[in-house]
Amino acid sequence: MKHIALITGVTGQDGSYLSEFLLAKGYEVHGIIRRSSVDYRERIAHLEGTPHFHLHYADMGDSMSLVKLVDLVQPTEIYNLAAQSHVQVSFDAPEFTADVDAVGVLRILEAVRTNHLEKTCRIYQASTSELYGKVEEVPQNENTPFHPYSPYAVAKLYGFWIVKEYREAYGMFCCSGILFNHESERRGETFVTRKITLAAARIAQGKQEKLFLGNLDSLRDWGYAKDYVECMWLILQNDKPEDFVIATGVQHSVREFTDLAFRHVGIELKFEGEGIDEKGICVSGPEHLVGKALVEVSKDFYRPTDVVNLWGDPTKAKAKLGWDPGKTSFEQLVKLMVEHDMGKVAAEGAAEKVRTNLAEYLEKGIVK
Ligand code: NAP
Ligand code: G4F
Repeated sequence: MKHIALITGVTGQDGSYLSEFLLAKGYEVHGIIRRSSVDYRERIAHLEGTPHFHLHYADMGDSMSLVKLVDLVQPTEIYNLAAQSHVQVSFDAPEFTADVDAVGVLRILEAVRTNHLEKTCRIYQASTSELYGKVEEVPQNENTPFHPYSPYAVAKLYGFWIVKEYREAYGMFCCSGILFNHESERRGETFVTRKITLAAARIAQGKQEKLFLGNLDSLRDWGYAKDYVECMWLILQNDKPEDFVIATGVQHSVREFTDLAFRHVGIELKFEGEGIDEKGICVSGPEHLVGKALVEVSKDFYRPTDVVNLWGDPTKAKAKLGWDPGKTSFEQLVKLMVEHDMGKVAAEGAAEKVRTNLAEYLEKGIVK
């Protein structure tokens, strides 16, 4: 049988890794893109134009576009990754978040039913550890009660339940992966890990003075996105449709992530003070930085309600899917992100230098 995957959210962190993974497995991969004023799709630019990789305009808010696309593509698997995925932004745009992250899931399920593909098309829903929110137990597994604690999590809770409902009501093979935080060198730059690794690289290279963060005590179970997309696929290859927690089983604080990222660029920090007054002072590293507060806390990055104790139990995924949660350790993850961002910042510097030199040469008439 020909394997045809439709990925919503193909331009995102996970969509880009999943595309590479499925193409390597011989799938025909179709992805949904939105019209944007900037047309460069950084994470999948290297895939565009390659055989078996196709992009189509559609939108999670536009039922007709989804129905028509499912008809055109006739997918055997759908990976519904599209979302307004930033928790803090969901407090500013709650209605848009609900439309895409909640009703969008229903639109995908209905597009499959409308095209009579419910017996042949398997559907993966990108669910989230944010469902546990104001956590009722640690660590969290598939039986832990949900307590969503942001507009994003409430919308994703609808997505989780509507998938379960369609599975039971119509016998569809649709499942949710309850994924804990997963990061990478392709992570969006306003999520806390990437914000930290980019800032550490910029501070080390003299391009930024300070890093402002919110709650440093917040605890997360951080894994590597490349390892997690394999699990999305495994969930759809299982013999029956089930929901799975995907996590590493190891927990760290935002402060620990920061400390380790700065160590990788040769800066040792000592955290002093509490709450909003806490600061990360440079105690060893480049001479001009020693004694300076490089990390400070800003209320701007506090959330009206914050999820502070996420810690997943991947026992079921390990046992039933044979997935290895320890493939990439926390230490390896921080290292690979920092190394990537040191290179990125250095390259930005080089490009800037070329632009400055060019401007100067043009002004002096050295080049025309
Ligand atoms: P991401 O990088 O923010 O990517 C989100 C994707 O959704 C982008 O491709 C975006 O397209 C697309 N999108 C947003 N609104 C859309 C709309 N109205 N119509 C069509 N596409 C739309 O997110 P990610 O980190 O890859 O996460 C993938 C999924 O897993 C999301 O559903 C997220 O909520 C969920 N999740 C993520 C994590 C994590 O730690 N990363 C953990 C649990 C669950 P544009 O590029 O056009 O904006
Ligand atoms: O990196 P974050 O923004 O990720 P968050 O809120 O956990 O959400 C991510 O993971 C979820 C899975 O649990 C996904 F469903 C979701 O789509 C997204 O991918 O924040 C992590 C923690 C929070 O407690 C936040 O309050 O870090 C804390 N934090 C502290 N300072 C900060 C900052 N978060 C951000 N974004 N920026 C800060 O300056």
